[in-house]
Amino acid sequence: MALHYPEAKRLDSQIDDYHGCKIPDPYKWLEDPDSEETKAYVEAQNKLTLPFLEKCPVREKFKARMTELYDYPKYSCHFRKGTRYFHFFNTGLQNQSVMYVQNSLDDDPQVFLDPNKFSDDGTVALRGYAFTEDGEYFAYGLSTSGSDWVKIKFLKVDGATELSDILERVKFSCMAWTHDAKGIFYNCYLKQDGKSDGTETSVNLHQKLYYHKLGFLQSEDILCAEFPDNPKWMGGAEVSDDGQYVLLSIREGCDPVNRLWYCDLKKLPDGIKGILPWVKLVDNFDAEYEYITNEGTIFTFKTNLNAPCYCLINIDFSDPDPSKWKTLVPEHEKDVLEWAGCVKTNFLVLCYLHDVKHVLQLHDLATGTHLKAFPLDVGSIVGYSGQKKDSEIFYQFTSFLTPSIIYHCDLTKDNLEPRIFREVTVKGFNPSDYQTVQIFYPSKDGTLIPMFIVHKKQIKLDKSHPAFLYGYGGFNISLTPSYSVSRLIFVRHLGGVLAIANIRGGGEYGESWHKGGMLENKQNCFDDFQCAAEILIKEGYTTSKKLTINGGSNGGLLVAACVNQRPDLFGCAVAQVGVMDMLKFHKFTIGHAWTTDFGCSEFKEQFDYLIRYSPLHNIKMPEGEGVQYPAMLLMTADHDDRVVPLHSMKFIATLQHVVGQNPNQVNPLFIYVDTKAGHGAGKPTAKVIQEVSDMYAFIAQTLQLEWID
Ligand code: X97
Repeated sequence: MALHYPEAKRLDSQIDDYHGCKIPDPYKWLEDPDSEETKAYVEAQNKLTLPFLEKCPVREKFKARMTELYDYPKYSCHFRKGTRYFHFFNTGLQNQSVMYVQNSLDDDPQVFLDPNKFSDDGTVALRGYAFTEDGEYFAYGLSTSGSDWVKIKFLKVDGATELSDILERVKFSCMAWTHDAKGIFYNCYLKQDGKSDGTETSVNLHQKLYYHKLGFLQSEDILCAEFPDNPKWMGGAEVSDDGQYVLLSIREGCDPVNRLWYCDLKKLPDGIKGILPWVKLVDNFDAEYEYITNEGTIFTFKTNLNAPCYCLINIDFSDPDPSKWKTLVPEHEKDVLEWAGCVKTNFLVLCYLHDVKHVLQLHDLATGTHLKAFPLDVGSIVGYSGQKKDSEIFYQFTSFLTPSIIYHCDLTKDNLEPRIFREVTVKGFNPSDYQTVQIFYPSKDGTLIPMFIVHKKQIKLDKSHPAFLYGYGGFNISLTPSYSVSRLIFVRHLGGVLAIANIRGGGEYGESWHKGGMLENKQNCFDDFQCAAEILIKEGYTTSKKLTINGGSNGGLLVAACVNQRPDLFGCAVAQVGVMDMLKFHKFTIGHAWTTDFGCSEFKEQFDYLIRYSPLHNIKMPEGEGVQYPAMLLMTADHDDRVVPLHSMKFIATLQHVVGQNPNQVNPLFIYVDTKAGHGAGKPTAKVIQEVSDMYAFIAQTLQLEWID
């Protein structure tokens, strides 16, 4: 029996013409988040979804267990700034982590900044910060309700006393102090009509670079770079380790490419007074250049120029011709150089991704020579600290079954032995009952795709287990092993198998892996993910009916596209903050930056492949007997200004109309729109716990899973 879904007006006259192709957009009215009709529709959907979730017996059990197991101490790496050490710490269930200060590692840490004080419900979060070189001033960004909009505020570090400076309209911003501590480079947008609280959908163009002088009004800030002829360009500034140069990295989307302009501050006799006299070292978008350090005019960059797995090069700014650029650390044939840092003046710490596992090495800055590998289990490095002027490093390790180990290595010691600085265990959960395996399965075109599988030891591969398959597949982003309490509860208390597929579009094997899943190759992502599902079924881990797929953002697109293409392959699908309208995404907020991965419907060839997989435009009731859409839950939030909620709203309206009214469709098709929440960054712990409880309650209910005590 079909459910009764909220009525949604269809405007059949709303038709767009793409290169002669007429595409209806009957729910275009949902693009206005402020209309009374849209607000009523959101409310009606939530009023259907919430009672369903509330009736799931697993919801409260999950929430109680999550609250219990998530309540473990969470540390960041300590890092040195000026004469002090700082780190973040969360006792367990605090909505936001607290920043602590101490004079030496042996001293008692004191609270430096407690974001929990910014709001009662934890919805104001720290988003970015920067210390002056001497460590005496601190700039920090605040984001409200999960929005990308940031307000920058300032503290004098001694006594953590607040200054009156405040910077607004900041988004996707750098924060780079000049070493004289007189001011900071940051990015902001022009004032726009209407609201700017993250619930608006207006497009973000013409970002500018400013220099804010401490103690002055924002209106007196100095415009340092703008690109009136290139509205999509975003120029982030960085100050070199020696304080002499400002490096401007210009991007026009999410591809790993940038122009590299710089300014020698010594050549500004009057200081920063206006648009800087930029030297255009690289003035094309052929490759990415990430500043590592410099010795005088010899600059070290991490680049993918002729090196899809990245390498380190030296460029002499006094002899910048590309034919003179020298390779410092050559590209590895397979492993991806993810990041590099300079420490203790003449060392480099390099982090590689080797078959989706991190490897950490020490090299010599002068020659690039490999000196040592830091021992590491199978897993990920998720935190690092150590600056050129420091003589120690901290790094944080995690994996599917290890919450966190922070190592400290004193580089003044001869043996260079790292010691465990902090190790966290989760009470009530025994990692040795579980195992992680990595398999490499063939996709549709034969490409081998890595996948991690986590489950209880010695399970029978008898198709009896529910499985949870997660993917992302885009934007050069790699999914490396990490600890997730909610997923482990699924494994422990719902008898589940957890699978993470490292599908194409990500950065797992460098830029070629990314390119294999973008633009006209986007279908590879969906094929890889569907093949992951099929291998889990074929190997006996699960069955289609017990299989849930999940992803967020670009991964929400992945989930929705795969459900459209293979509704029979999955029992349940949860698509979070997904991109669903592939013809219009570029019109809202920062969507235009994604054309690097997606292409744009305004170009005929690109429209041709977008229309073939766009989730909104490929919903149809399956024809086979007994075939229906899996149970679906879309999740989004009112302040998501990264992927605006209208994507999920238009998708659910279409889905309920086309599929939901069919008597064969008995699986529910729901959406939940959270309030005072955004794309995900900075989400308070209370909301994180509620969100995963809702998601797994939906999964357990629709797949009829029993809670195992
Ligand atoms: C973004 O949409 C980030 C938007 C802002 N942004 C750029 N370029 C980035 C940046 O437009 O932060 C950048 C981000 C990732 C990779 C390369 C560049 C930038 C600009 C200036 C200086 C430094 C960086 N992102 C995507 C997203 O949220 C993926 C990750 C970041 N999506 C939502 C993609 C589809 C759904």
